[in-house]
Amino acid sequence: MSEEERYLRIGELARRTGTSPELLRAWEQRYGLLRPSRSDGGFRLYSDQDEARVSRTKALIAQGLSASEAARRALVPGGGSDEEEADVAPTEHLAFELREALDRFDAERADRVLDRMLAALSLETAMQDVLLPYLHLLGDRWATGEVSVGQEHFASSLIRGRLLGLARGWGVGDGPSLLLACPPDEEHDLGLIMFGIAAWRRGWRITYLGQDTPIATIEQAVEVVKPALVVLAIAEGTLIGSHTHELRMLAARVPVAVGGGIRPEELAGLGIRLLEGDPVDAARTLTA
Ligand code: B12
Repeated sequence: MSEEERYLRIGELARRTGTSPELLRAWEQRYGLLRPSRSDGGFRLYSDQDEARVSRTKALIAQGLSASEAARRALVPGGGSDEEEADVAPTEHLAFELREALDRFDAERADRVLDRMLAALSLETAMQDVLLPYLHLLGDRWATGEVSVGQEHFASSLIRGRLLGLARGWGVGDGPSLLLACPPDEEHDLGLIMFGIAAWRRGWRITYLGQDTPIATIEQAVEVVKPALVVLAIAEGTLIGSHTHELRMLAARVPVAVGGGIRPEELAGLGIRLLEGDPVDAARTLTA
C-alpha cells in the first residue's frame, strides 16, 4: 500500500467526518487540531489520529462546548473521555462559553449562552453558579490586564441588560416593599440587581433607583414609596466614610441595610444592618 492510500486527503477527511475542507483548515490553523504529513507531491495527508480528533471535537461541540474548548480536549492524549465530561458541571461549561463569547464582543452568541443557561438552571442557580463566578473571574482578568476595560464594560453591560430584562415586573404586587440603590459614586449594581430579583421571587416588591444615587434623592423616594427596608449596595467600605452623616440620618427615618464588600465595623454607630453573603443568599436570609 502506498503512502497516499494509507493517509487521507483533506476532502476525504471532510467527507468521513461530516465536516468541510474549509472548517478542517480553520481548525488546523486555529487550534493545531490536525497534524498532516506531506505527500511526495506536496499534498497534506491526514492520519487516523487526525480523523479521531476531528470526530471527538465534533462530539464535544454537540454536547455544548465551544469549538476551541472541544479542540483543546480532543488534543489531550486519552483526554476528553466520557468520564471526564461527566465531571464537568454544566455551570462551568456555561461560564466558559459566556467568557468566550463576551471576550470576543459576540453579543448574539452570549445571548444564546444565557438563553441556554436560563433553560437549564433555576434563575438563582444561574446567578450563583454561573454569573457570580464569571464576574469574579472577569474582575481578576481585568486586574491582570488579560481583558481590556472595553471587554469588561461590554460584558458587564450585556449581563446587566439581561438581568434587568428578567427583573421586569418586580415593582408590581402587594408584597412588602424594598427600595434599592447604590449610594453616590457607587456604580457596581449587578449584585444589587441580583439581590432584587431573588427578593422579588420571594414575595418582595422592588423599587430600584440604580447606580450613583444621591442620599437626598433616596430620602425623597422613601417618602413616596414607604419601603419596609432600604437596601444599599457598596462595593468598598471607603465610600461609607464620605457619607456617614447622611447615612445615619437616613437610617434614623427608615430601616436601612447594606450589602457588598463592607465589614461590620465600617457600619458601627450608623444604625445600618449588614446583609451578609452573596446577593441570593442574602435575599433568602432576609425573607426567612
Ligand atoms: C463589572 C465591574 C465593574 C463595572 C460595574 C458595572 C455594574 N453595573 O455593576 C464598572 C465598569 C462600572 C466597574 C467600575 C469600577 N470598578 Co469594578 N468590577 C466589576 C467586576 C468585574 C464585577 C462586579 C460585580 O458585579 N460582581 C458581582 C458581585 C455580586 O460580586 P462581588 O462584587 O464580588 O460582591 C460580593 C459581595 O460584595 C456581595 N454583594 C455584592 N453586591 C451586593 C449587593 C447586595 C444587596 C448584597 C446583599 C450582597 C452583595 O456578593 C458578592 C459575593 O459573592 C468586579 C470583579 C468582582 N470581583 O466582582 C470589579 C471590581 C469590583 N471593580 C473594581 C474596581 C477597582 C473598579 C473601579 C474603581 C475601576 C476604575 N479604576 O475605574 C471602578 C469604580 C466605579 C465606581 N465608582 O463604582 C475592583 C474593586 C476592588 C476593591 N478593592 O474593592 C474589582 C473587585 C475588580 C478587581 N479585581 O480589582 N466595575
